[in-house]
Amino acid sequence: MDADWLVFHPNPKKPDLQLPKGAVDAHCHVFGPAAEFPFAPERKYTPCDAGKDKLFALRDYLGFERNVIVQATCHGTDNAALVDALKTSDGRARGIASVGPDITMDALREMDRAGVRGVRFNFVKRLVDDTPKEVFLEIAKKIKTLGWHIVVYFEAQDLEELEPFLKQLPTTIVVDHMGRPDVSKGVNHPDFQRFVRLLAENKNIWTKVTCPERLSVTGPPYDDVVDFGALIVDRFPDRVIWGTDWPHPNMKSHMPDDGVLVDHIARIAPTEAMRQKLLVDNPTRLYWG
Ligand code: 0GY
Repeated sequence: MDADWLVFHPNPKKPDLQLPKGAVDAHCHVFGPAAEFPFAPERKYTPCDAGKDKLFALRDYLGFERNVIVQATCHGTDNAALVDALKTSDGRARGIASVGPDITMDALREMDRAGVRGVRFNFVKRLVDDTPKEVFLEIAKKIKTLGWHIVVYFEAQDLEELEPFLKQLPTTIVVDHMGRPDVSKGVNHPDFQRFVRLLAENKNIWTKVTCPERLSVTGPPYDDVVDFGALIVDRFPDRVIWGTDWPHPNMKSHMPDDGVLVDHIARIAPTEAMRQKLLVDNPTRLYWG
């Protein structure tokens, strides 16, 4: 692994928050193990191993019942580790893959049978090389036929440029980590307000109210991120999902305690009704519907 790689927390706390029955950790990854599932040559980072057994053990420990595993860029478009995890999850995991424009319908159907329900389009420059928009549109056309959706990862300052493209996508869209706002600027900053407007005006766009640890400037317990998640959950309770982001790729400031992250949910979704939608009803509709 990279010399400055931070390994996931070895012994997270038990959350104080009791999760509702059927709760879904809707954003997490598997890395390798590299001996079985080698990392992609074009990767921008080399992580520690973080395989499905550790992920499923964490799921049970924290009180989740299900996972949505998102293909990480260190595995490129080789979805083998992801598909293996899905196939051995007893139907308790769904997946988001990364595919190239040459992917065949047969290959997509096979992934669908394993539990893949979407693809991820990544625009974060430190993670991937640039992909022409036409390539993404070609992929979108193919995956739409299976009823899949598209997860997009970008940073707040790039939304203005991306907005026309997002409006062209023909499926449900899920935006990672609230569009990665600069939380030091506050919820009223035009960049975050642009994101709120995007959700308000496009009923096919959902978001993950995830990654306080990644967005925070002040660090745990992530007080400076609460207003962002709380605003989104309050305004769009039927189009939000939540995940741990385990094993937390590319964290540099600190490695979060996953139990602390779960407890953060109560601060952005303060009522049981909100948490039922965020953790159970919404991800079930999107991934197990
Ligand atoms: C995340 C965030 C990151 C990485 C990836 O696929 C990935 O490599 O998603 C990141 O470095 O910000 O969602 O896990």
